[in-house]
Amino acid sequence: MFYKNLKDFPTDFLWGASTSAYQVEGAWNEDGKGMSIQDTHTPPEGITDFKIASDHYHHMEEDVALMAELGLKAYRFSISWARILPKGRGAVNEAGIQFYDRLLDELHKYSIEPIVTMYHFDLPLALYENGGWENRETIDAFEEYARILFERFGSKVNYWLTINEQNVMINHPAAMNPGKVPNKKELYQQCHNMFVASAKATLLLRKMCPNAKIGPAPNIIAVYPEKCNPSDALAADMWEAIRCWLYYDIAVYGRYTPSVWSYLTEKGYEPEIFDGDMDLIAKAKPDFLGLNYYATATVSAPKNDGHDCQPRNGDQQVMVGEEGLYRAAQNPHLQQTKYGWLIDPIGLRVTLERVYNRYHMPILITENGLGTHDVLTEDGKVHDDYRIDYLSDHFKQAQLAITDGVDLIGYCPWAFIDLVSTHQGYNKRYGFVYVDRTEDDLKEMKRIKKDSFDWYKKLIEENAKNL
Ligand code: BGP
Repeated sequence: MFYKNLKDFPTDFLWGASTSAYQVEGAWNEDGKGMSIQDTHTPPEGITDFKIASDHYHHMEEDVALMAELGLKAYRFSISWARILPKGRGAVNEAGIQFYDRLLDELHKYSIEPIVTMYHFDLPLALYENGGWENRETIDAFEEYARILFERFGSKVNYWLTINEQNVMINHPAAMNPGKVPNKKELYQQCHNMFVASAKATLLLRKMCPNAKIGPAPNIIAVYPEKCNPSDALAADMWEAIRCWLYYDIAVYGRYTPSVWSYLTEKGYEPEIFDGDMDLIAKAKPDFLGLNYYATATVSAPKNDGHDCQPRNGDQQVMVGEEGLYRAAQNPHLQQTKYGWLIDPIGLRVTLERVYNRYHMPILITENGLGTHDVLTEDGKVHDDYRIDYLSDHFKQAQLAITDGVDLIGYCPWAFIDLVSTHQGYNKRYGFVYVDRTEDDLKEMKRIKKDSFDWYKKLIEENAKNL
C-alpha cells in the first residue's frame, strides 16, 4: 500500500542500539567472572576470539558518554550470566553485580532506558559441562539467576529480554555447543527447557517487579516461496512455523504450533514435557515481542533427493533446508552484503506485518544492522555511507509498517559500537562507533565516531521527521 501521509514515529519511540556481553565486554577472566561457553571458542586462524573484544568492561563510562552524545533513548545490552554467577548457580560474584550496577547508573544519569537481555549465547561453562540446556537443572539455574537479576537490578530496569535468538541456537547449533553438536531430538529438548526457563523467569518478574516488562528476542524473518506453485508455498509455511512461529506461539499463546508439533512427533524429535510445564508456559505471557531482523529467507519445496538439507557454514543467516520439508532457494531480487547476508528492507515491513497481524502485541526491534569492513581514513574518520543507506532504508520500512498499523515501540540497531561478530571476528563491523583495533592488534582501542553516528544522532533528535 502507498500512503499520501505517513504516520510519525511515536514521540516516546525507543531509538536505541544493541550489544551483547561476550561480544563487547572483554575482561573474560577478570574480577571473579567464570567461564562461559564463548570463552572456550577457538576461532579460525587470523580471527580474534572473544576474550578482549571491545574492552567495554574497562571503557564503560566513556562508552555510555558516547551513547549520551548520540542521543540514545535506549541501550540494549546483555548481562553475562557467568560474571554474576561464575559457576552458573550458587555463589554470587559481587564484582560482577557492581559492574552492571555502575553501568545502569551511568545510563540513568543520561536518561537512557536500559533494555536488558538476560542470556545472549553465553551459557556458563559449568552448566554446559553439567549437560547444558538438555539438563532440567539448567532451568532451575536460570530461575535462580533471574531472581538475582530482579533482586539486584529490578529497581533500575523496566525492559527485560529473556533469551536472545533461541531459534538460532536450535537451528544453527554449532556455535553454541563447543563439544559435540546435539542431534535434533536433543536440540528440541534444549528448546523446550528454554521455554520453561523463560516462562519461570517471566512469572518471577511479575511477582518481584510487577511494573517491569519482559519479552522474548528470537530472530524472526519473513520467508518467500521461490515460485508461486502451491508446494513452494507450503514449504515456506512450514519453514516459517518451524523457524519462527514456534518461538512466539509458545510465548504468546502458550502452546506448540500444531504443524510444528506434528513435525516433531513424526520425526521422533518431540521433547519430554513434564507435568505442569505447559501450564507454566501458558501463564507466562510476555508484554512485548523482541525481534532481531537481518534478512529474509526463500525456500522451495523439497526434492527428497538427499540434498534438501544443504548445510553451509554455521552462520545463522545462511538458509538451511530440511530433508523432505523444504529446501533453501536463491532470491534473485535481493543484493547481498560482503558477507553474503541478503539486504531486504521491504522484508522488514513484511515481517513486522506478519508478526503484528498474528499476535497483536507491541514489537521492539532488538537487532538489525549491516556487518561489513569499515576503513579508518587518513582524516581519522570512517565514511560509512553504506551503513547510513542500509539503516535509512530499513527505518523507512519501519515507518511504513507503523503507518500500516503495527505497534512498533522501538528500534535498536546492531550495534552501538564495533564488537566481535559471532562468527566472523572483528573485521566484520556493525557499530556507530569505530573501535581502533584489528583482529590481532589491539592498539589503544580508541573510540571514533563514524559518519553514521552523526547521521543517527540527527535522526533521533528529529524523531526521524526527515527520513
Ligand atoms: C545475531 C546475534 C548477535 C550478532 C548478530 C550479527 O544473530 O544475536 O549476537 O552476532 O547476529 O551476527 P554476526 O556477528 O555473525 O555477524
